[in-house]
Amino acid sequence: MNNICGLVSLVGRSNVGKSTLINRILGHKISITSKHRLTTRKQIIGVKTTGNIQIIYLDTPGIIKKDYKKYNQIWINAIKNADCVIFVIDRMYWYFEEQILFKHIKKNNISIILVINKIDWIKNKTSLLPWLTKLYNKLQCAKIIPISAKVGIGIKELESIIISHLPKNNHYFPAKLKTDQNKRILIAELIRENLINKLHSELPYLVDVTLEKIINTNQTIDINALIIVERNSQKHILLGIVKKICIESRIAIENIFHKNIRLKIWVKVKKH
Ligand SMILES: Nc1nc2c(ncn2[C@@H]2O[C@H](COP(=O)(O)OP(=O)(O)OP(=O)(O)O)[C@@H](O)[C@H]2O)c(=O)[nH]1
Ligand SMILES: [Mg+2]
Repeated sequence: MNNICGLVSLVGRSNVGKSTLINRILGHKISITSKHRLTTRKQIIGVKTTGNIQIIYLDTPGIIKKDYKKYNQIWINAIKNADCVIFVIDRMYWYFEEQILFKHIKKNNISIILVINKIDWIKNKTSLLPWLTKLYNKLQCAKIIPISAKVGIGIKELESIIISHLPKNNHYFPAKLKTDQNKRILIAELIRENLINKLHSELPYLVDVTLEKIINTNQTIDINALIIVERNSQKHILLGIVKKICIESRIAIENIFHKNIRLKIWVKVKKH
């Protein structure tokens, strides 16, 4: 058998750039990104098939101290089931969350590729050398690679390393499939991305977006969306920016689906 197929889980602290990396590797957006923590809320599958190689990537919610209990089952399972784990860190930051993750991956005895992301923000690249040595000594993982998911540095090298860690296997998904996310979820996520990128404070964690209606014709997608917040005071904040969110989300959705988008958004307070 010449086919290669494997499951690669991306794990890391919230905000280190896991979703930006998965989008970069796949060459299109399947997972939303933002400057706020806990942007990704559930596991997302991205599939890349090139000839006889199929790689199934799992994007996971970031591990953060505060909500550790709430979100940990997703990355714990993602590690357990993986052929190879991409452990993403942000430059030279190593906190409690990294320590927990590292211990966990080691315990499961799975190959780790440690990715040092956001190196575009490091002016003096030689300052990375002592950090690389320290990590090699401390972690002794399969490979450590500095990259920039946003700018696109080190991605090809990373992909070759990933492939070298995958088993010979039949392909699991049809070659055409790119993600497990259906249109409805992706559209709601694109609106949520636009929304959280405009918000400050804790509010991003408290908003949800659902689609009330989606009618898809040859040229147009008609969408009615609902932003759901916890309290009336939050509704007032959102009403001030909903028009802008609507315009910008429409453009983002058009860029992905290449159709005319008619989008209406309402804001509602969640019924408790
Ligand atoms: N400068 C720079 N910024 C980056 C890079 N990669 C990601 N970012 C930014 O870092 C922020 C977080 O990126 P995400 O991809 O949402 O991070 P995440 O790890 O998926 O976060 P969670 O979903 O909350 O776990 C965004 O503002 C990205 O634009 C990079 O290589 N360089
Ligand atoms: Mg994410």
